[in-house]
Amino acid sequence: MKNKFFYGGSIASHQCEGAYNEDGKGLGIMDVVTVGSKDVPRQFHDNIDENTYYPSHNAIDFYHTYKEDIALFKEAGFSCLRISVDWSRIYPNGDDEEPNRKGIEHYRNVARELKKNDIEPIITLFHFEMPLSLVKKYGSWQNRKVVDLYLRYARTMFEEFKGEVTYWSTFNEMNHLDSDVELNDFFTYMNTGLCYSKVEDPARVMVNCAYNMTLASVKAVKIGHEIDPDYQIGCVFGLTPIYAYSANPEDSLKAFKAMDRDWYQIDAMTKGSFPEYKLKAYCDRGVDLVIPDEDKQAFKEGKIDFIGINYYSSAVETALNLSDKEGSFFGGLNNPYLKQSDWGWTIDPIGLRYLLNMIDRRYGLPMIITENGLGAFDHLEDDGSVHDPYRIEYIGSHLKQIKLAIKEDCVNCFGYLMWGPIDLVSATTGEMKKRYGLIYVDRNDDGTGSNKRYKKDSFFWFKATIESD
Ligand code: BGP
Repeated sequence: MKNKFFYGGSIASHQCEGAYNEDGKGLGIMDVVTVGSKDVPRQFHDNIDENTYYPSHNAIDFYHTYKEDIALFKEAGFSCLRISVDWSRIYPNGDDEEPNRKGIEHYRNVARELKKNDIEPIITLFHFEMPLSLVKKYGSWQNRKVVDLYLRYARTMFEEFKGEVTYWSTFNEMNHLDSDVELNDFFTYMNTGLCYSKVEDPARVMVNCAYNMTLASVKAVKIGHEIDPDYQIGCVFGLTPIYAYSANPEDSLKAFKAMDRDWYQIDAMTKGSFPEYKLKAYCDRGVDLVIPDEDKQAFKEGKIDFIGINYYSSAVETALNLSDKEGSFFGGLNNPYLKQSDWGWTIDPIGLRYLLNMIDRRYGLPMIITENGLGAFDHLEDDGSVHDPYRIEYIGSHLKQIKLAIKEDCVNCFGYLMWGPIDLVSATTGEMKKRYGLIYVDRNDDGTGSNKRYKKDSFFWFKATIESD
């Protein structure tokens, strides 16, 4: 991993593929989620309501357009693309006896198309795409049976793609799941298909889910390494560095402790044991989690090879009660020194350098930026151009900080993958108009539009930037 630096992007199946009921796919938890907006939360349904539009059903139709889209990524100079496999395409109900061959063949075709274009695939096994029936039948991750079913799915993928794919991520952003109510229903739902506000004894359920997912990750890493020792298997985390609001030491301590939520799973996946400080925190919330010997062994044996970092924002924390201050989307408070995106996400390029340093000094493992980008309103001009200087500024300023972290601070970062290189459905709002792409997709929030692709100004800028390294 040392000599390569990957440039490219990340996408997730439920946000781009569409084709929600084709080739044997089962219903996934994101197939029953409505469109929302910055102010209106997405709704989670139990089943498909005929009169409702669900963005994942069509998305941008990447399932059918992947060849043309990959050609555009190639043209933009990409050397890497992170995709996710939708579990419900491989095991439509999650507990089927045999995998769905058509699902496997689809992803094989995508991986081969990427290779043909000299683009290295990174495959995420779980990016909020859980078969809905696992939630209904087993109660999702709180049930250990679901861990076994995930491992069977992971094994299928590792065996099928041996020799074709090198880089894997076991999960995307499971760290947003916690026993604290501060983490809204949305991240709980995306990770589990459960609603925090609707389950009985939510703290206990969330602890069990988060623990079982962490366990599933370490067990999957072991299985993958046994199948192919050359596999590089990591996990992707959504990380938000938290600064102290003031020079008051109490604020520094509060800010430091607020990061435990982001570190504990990385600790569990790199240090060979589930951290004591998290068990204590669970205890304080009334959940006594006892780790069996068999699990202890699993944590020793399933250490990840690299850390994937999704970085969008930083936040601040204070020990004082500042209830008049604005809360940040990912927890903590918004930083008064920093600007925000149109969706209220704080923009902090230096925070990325800070984060890379923290992770490097704490873990010393290879890292890759697996997501970073700006969700913004774009305007398609009559001549098919899209002028997006704000996106160029955002990505450019973050790339500069990564370069400083590598050259000046000697961190081991082996790639930069921007989020949503092609416009796709927003995970948190379900909108199309929250656009991240270098490539514009003519698709609206209600599913109308030609679905045609257009290159934005940022597309040409990104290509030139990669060429000049
Ligand atoms: C991350 C998710 C992605 C992606 C991104 C941007 O948390 O891993 O799936 O969606 O956030 O979020 P949004 O699409 O809501 O703007």
